[in-house]
Amino acid sequence: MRIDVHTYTNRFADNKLHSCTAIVIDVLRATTSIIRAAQNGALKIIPTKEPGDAASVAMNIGARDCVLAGERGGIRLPGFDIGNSPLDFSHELVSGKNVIFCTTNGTQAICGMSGAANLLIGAMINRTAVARRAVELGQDIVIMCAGTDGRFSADDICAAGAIIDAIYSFVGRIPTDDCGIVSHLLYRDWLENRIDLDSTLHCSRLIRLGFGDDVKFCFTPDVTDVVPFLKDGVITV
Ligand code: 3SL
Ligand code: MG
Repeated sequence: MRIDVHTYTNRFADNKLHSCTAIVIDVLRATTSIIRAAQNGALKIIPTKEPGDAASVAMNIGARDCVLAGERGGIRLPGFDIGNSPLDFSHELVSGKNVIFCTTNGTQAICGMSGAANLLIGAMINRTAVARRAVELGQDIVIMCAGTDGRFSADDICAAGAIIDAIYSFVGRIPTDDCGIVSHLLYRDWLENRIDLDSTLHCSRLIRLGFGDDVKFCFTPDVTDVVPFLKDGVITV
């Protein structure tokens, strides 16, 4: 077993995906929101690439049974029920509902990795649980960081390192590529308060937009054991 970490711009060769467990991370904020929706009883979460696709899926299922969620530029899409604040995916709103979800980077990365043998949704809030599940599946692990607007994003790399740290705690230091090694170092520095990610591209943008509480929640380790997974285009637990 080995671990490779990729950013969405540096995609894993598709022909190897079918024999790997992929963990997709968009810690700010899409995968954190998906995990919280699953934790709060959403029946299923359907990731889509374009707002129009999300609206059509919701129309086919029936608006009463759906929560339409998504953002562009971090802001709720017009006509959508909620944006992409994990704190909005409450039990009252999503329990028993289908969440149709469209975000700038996160849902794109999930859809792009659908060829993996197993596709798990990871973030800081489920880091130990997602690591345990990936180890149990016994295949090579590819961590795909969604990044921000096609660019490397330190928040995702730090969360990747958090998951790698948990994987190492289960199976020891298995072979890991350079991006994985650096992710792990970044996470250890962050954990031991040697660095602060607030000034990085996506953190600072969200804080400026008034989503500081989301940033705090997204960086809280091990809030839940829920590990959503994608099968046939649908995310469930
Ligand atoms: O790009 C995404 O998928 C989002 O998570 C970005 S934002 O946090 O809503 O800005
Ligand atoms: Mg992000």
